[in-house]
Amino acid sequence: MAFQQDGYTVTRHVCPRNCYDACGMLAYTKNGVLRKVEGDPAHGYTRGKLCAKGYSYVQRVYHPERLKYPLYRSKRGSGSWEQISWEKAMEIIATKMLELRERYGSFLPLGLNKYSGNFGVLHNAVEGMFNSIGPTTQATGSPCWSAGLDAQYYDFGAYITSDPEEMVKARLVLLWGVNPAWTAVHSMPFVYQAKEQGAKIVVIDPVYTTTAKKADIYIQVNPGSDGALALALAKIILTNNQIDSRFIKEHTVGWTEFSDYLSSLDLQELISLSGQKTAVVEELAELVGTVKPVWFWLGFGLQRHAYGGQNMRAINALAAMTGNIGLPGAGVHYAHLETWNYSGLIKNYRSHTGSLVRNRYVNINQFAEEMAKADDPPLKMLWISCRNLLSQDAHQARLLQLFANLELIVTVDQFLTPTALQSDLVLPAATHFEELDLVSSYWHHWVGLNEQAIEPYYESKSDLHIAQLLAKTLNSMEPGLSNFPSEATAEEILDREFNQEVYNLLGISHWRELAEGPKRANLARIAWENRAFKTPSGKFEFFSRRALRNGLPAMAELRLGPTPCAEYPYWFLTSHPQHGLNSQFHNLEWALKVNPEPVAYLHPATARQKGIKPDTMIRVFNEKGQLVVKAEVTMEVPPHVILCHQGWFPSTDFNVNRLTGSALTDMGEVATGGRGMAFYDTFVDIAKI
Ligand SMILES: Nc1nc2c(c(=O)[nH]1)N[C@H]1C(S)=C(S)[C@@H](COP(=O)(O)OP(=O)(O)OC[C@H]3O[C@@H](n4cnc5c(=O)[nH]c(N)nc54)[C@H](O)[C@@H]3O)O[C@H]1N2
Ligand SMILES: Nc1nc2c(c(=O)[nH]1)N[C@H]1C(S)=C(S)[C@@H](COP(=O)(O)OP(=O)(O)OC[C@H]3O[C@@H](n4cnc5c(=O)[nH]c(N)nc54)[C@H](O)[C@@H]3O)O[C@H]1N2
Ligand code: SF4
Ligand SMILES: [Mo]
Repeated sequence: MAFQQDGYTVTRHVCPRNCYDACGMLAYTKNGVLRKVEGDPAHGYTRGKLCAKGYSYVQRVYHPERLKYPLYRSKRGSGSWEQISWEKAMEIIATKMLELRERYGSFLPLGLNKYSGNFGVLHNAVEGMFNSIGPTTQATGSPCWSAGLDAQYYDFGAYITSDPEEMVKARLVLLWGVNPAWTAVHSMPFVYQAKEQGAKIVVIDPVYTTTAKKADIYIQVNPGSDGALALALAKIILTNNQIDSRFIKEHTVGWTEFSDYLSSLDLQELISLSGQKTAVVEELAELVGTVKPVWFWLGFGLQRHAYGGQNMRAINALAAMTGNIGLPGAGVHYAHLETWNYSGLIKNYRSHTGSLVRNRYVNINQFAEEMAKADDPPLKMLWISCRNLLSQDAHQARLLQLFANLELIVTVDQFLTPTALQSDLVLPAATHFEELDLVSSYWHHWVGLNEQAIEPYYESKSDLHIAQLLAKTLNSMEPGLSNFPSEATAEEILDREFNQEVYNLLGISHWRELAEGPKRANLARIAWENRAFKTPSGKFEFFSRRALRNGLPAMAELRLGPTPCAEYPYWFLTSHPQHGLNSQFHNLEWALKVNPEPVAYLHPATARQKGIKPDTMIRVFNEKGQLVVKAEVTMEVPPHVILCHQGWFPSTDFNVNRLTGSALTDMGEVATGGRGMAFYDTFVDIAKI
């Protein structure tokens, strides 16, 4: 419940961004105005602290460019927006939907593209509204984490992580393809504590990141070659007989096949593929083979490659053969979904006819090309929510082509993003200070409530209220068309999302208790402590028949993805920025102060070779397009890598995804319904201007 402190009304919130940390926060309001935001000390993992983005939320809520009203333009690209009423907006939308159904016989020409702008549970109202009217076209899959989830599914049978605090018990911490000093800041205290207690910290990343600077050992691996590195380590550990025979015997299947495979590999070839010196790999193997417990944290960056899933399986195998699973301070940690088991009623997967909604699902990573091909029926209208796809998705040129063929594009957002700018109708969304919601994390085990602190900004509305308004409008035109609970309050919908299982997990009897503070779920602190793996064999599977059945290698065999070619000789890495979160926050005053414009990082040797001077503008280009961006010359990237952190800078036309989009990852269909995006297998050339 809101409480009073020093003349402020204080409410509890959880940052609903797609971020490892899902921080608990307190909002301080006076006279209905949000004055400041602080970390919530009652949150046991984020412990009263936020990242710089979190502290800047007041700037976001009252940003001069924040959308206030529904905006419409009768001619797309005309540049002139007209403020219209919500009634008018809903009438345009509902009329178009009914007209399309009339023309094509179903709502399949209506598409939904939604992802991770806000991960709050009540935001599933958007899917719920769509599903309430019968089959539509919906983006499925994820641009984010698909390959890694499937890798964990094949080997362990599920995605489960230890409580991240358990990391402090490790003697060796491998931060592999993850940059928590930027992307999961609240884990860093646990990394430091582990170090203080004697653990060695190893960072494996092609880029000498802020996290790498905190490590004892930094391995500058070639992009996409982690499978080779892990197999090299595994082979040395096998040769040195440093395996955990007991764990292998009791808790795994397929070791004979896998160890035979390891024996057949050429160690020097693996080492050279990973770009390392033999002595370095031997030193790391000695650590992994002799020190216990080892905590492996596999990041999302690791799996944004053509064989990202396969590479992760090789690291899983390394952890299993050394017995580093199910022990305090050990384990392979990627992400979990164990605190997301709400009833899902809001998603309304059953339509009013009582059957499952037979939506046309399209992989979000191939949305443009799949929809360009679709003609039975074609896609004619698109609803975009919690997404900035004209910044964040691969294949930008094809997306723009698709947009040109659509009759109505509706974007619900807080700002006139590149996506909103290419839409016909833009609806203003409330922030998480203006709505009730509930937010889980995919990393720590805490769940928290988001209370409403202030009234929605001008005419903005929550995604739930927008869904309800659309349902009402449709029903006024055709009674009974939508069964979405258009009159229910957010509280009533939360009541329905909870069930006894979730209450037991959180140890509460009503969700309102979360207003007293976030709760840690009653989950095992140590992943797989009971060794009851969820695979068909009940063991860790070095050899997975499921993978084989799905057309994948049964084991963590080496697979080599694409590498730079003569025409495009550099890897183009577009990992996650420090002061923005995907396309969000970059436009705020504080972020612009430290990060006023996008830059491309390149190695001094590369700059010399190309005649590029520091701080001058360069072209980064490939067959898909080009970027004009300032060069920053630094030893932090290797000579064969150009690094531009992804993001959206409103005053520039910077967009890394103009250059991405060549390949999907190997895995992702089981967990998310579609394979992931190999964003980091993009190759470019550069030139001075
Ligand atoms: N090149 C390259 N591209 C990438 C990546 C990469 O590493 N490199 N990373 C990928 C990854 S991991 C991800 S997760 C995706 C993320 O891509 P998106 O899911 O598109 O994520 P965001 O940019 O965080 O948010 C999208 C929009 O949601 C809006 N929003 C915020 N809150 C709300 C709300 O309550 N309601 C509504 N309707 N809108 C809201 C924000 O203002 C923002 O414009 O990007 C992917 N794209
Ligand atoms: N500040 C901030 N925090 C964020 C986000 C953000 O945009 N900004 N985004 C959120 C989201 S949606 C996500 S998905 C996560 C992402 O956060 P992370 O899991 O940290 O993932 P990335 O930033 O994609 O990449 C992490 C590291 O992987 C490295 N890398 C790239 N290719 C390879 C490779 O082949 N092998 C190895 N070993 N390393 C490689 C990159 O250089 C990068 O340093 O962060 C979340 N938190
Ligand atoms: S962006 Fe991440 S670290 Fe920052 S406040 Fe939100 S959840 Fe916390
Ligand atoms: Mo992501």
